[in-house]
Amino acid sequence: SEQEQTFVMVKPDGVQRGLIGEIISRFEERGLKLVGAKFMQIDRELAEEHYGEHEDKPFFDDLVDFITAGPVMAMVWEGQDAVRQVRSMMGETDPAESAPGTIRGDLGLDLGRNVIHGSDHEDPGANEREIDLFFDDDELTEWERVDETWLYE
Ligand code: DAT
Ligand code: MG
Repeated sequence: SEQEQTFVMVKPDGVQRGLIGEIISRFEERGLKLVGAKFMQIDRELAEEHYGEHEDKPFFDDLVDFITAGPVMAMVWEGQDAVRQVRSMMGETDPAESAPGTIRGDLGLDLGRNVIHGSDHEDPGANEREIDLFFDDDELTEWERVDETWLYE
């Protein structure tokens, strides 16, 4: 199956709670490859564009407040079926509904503090749209992991 890239972000709650390393480790150990990373604070304009699909929802203003409230760790991860695999490792949108073993199921309790963002696998093109929104082309680095011949058949 196909190599693809997905946009992932440790949200301000995850950064403040010291979970960046834990979350990066999970993707590294799974075999995904980091090709871009940026520690940054999101301004309201970027937040409103990133979450544009939710602009009519009642929780939109709180969501924008939250995602701009502190620094985030924005990343691009690459691998086989990466968009879907990252979503499956994240768990459900609500940590309370997320299975233990998933990132939200292990590290969160509350819907509005769910630790991580990952591009939606049910929205084709969301990954490329989000990567373009957060990263310039020259901020992504193509490389080969030494274990790739053992990760993939
Ligand atoms: P996901 O982050 O799993 O892709 P989403 O795109 O539906 O979920 O929503 C984006 C974020 O908005 C989500 O991570 C948390 C917040 N959110 C979603 N539904 C909500 C709700 N009903 N009440 C409050 N916040 C919500
Ligand atoms: Mg989403």
